Amino acid sequence: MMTFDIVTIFPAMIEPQLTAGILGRAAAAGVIDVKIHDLRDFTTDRHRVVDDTPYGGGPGMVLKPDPIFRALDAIEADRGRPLTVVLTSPQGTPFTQLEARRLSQVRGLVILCGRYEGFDERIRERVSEELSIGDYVLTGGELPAMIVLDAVARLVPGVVGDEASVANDSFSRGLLDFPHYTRPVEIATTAPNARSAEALAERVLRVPDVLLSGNHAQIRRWRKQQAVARTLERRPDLLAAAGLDDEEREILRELVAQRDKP
Ligand code: 9D3
Repeated sequence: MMTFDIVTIFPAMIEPQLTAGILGRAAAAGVIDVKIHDLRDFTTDRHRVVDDTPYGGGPGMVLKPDPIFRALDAIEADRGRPLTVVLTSPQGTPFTQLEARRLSQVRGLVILCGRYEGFDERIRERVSEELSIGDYVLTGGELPAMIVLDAVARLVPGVVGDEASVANDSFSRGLLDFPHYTRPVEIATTAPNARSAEALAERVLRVPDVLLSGNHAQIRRWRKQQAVARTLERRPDLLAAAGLDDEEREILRELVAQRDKP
């Protein structure tokens, strides 16, 4: 069983994530064990102070090192084993599916949620990974911690019921997903961004015929074609690292040739 310990000054932000959905079920079933720790519980002063002004001056506050060290000591004692400590911060390396897969191989993960201007630099002595979830500015590390928890936990065997869907997901394969349809075969709607009377007319949207054909070889081929086309269109950066099979490489060649035609 994999353990997760999340250290935060806002436990209430994280708690709901663990009572519902796939992770909630996995925690209830004992496949993962997630504990949330309030950093203030590891302070020793009357006012439970977790932050302080930066040496050298400047704006904002810095998370004090001593409550963090006490939290890490207590968590390691509680779990009775060495733990991999991850820090969320805007200075971290980008969190990717590869990183999620690597982290899902460890037995226990501690995630420290950043706040204010950041942590006292000395806590990095106890940290093995510093992760950012992307190039945008958030108010703290709680949402990133939940994202890391979600992406890592779903790779733990038994968390996601359907193992095939985990093995098959787009970033594992390196391609975006193909389009999905369900009933009804036809549905009417108005055009998007309707400006003219003509655009306001109802449009009937149909499920592609190939999906209704019952021809499974053709359906497989169409889905591959759609996945490669979408990836080329939206995320060409993924194609270089994608593990394409012969058929997918052939589809890509055709799409690029088509696109580059005058
Ligand atoms: C003024 C300098 N800012 C650093 C770029 C200060 C700062 C902004 C935002 C310090 C902390 C934060 C809070 N963000 C996180 O803790 C954080 C984060 C993010 O903002 N974006 C993407 N990934 C992450 S992981 C943690």
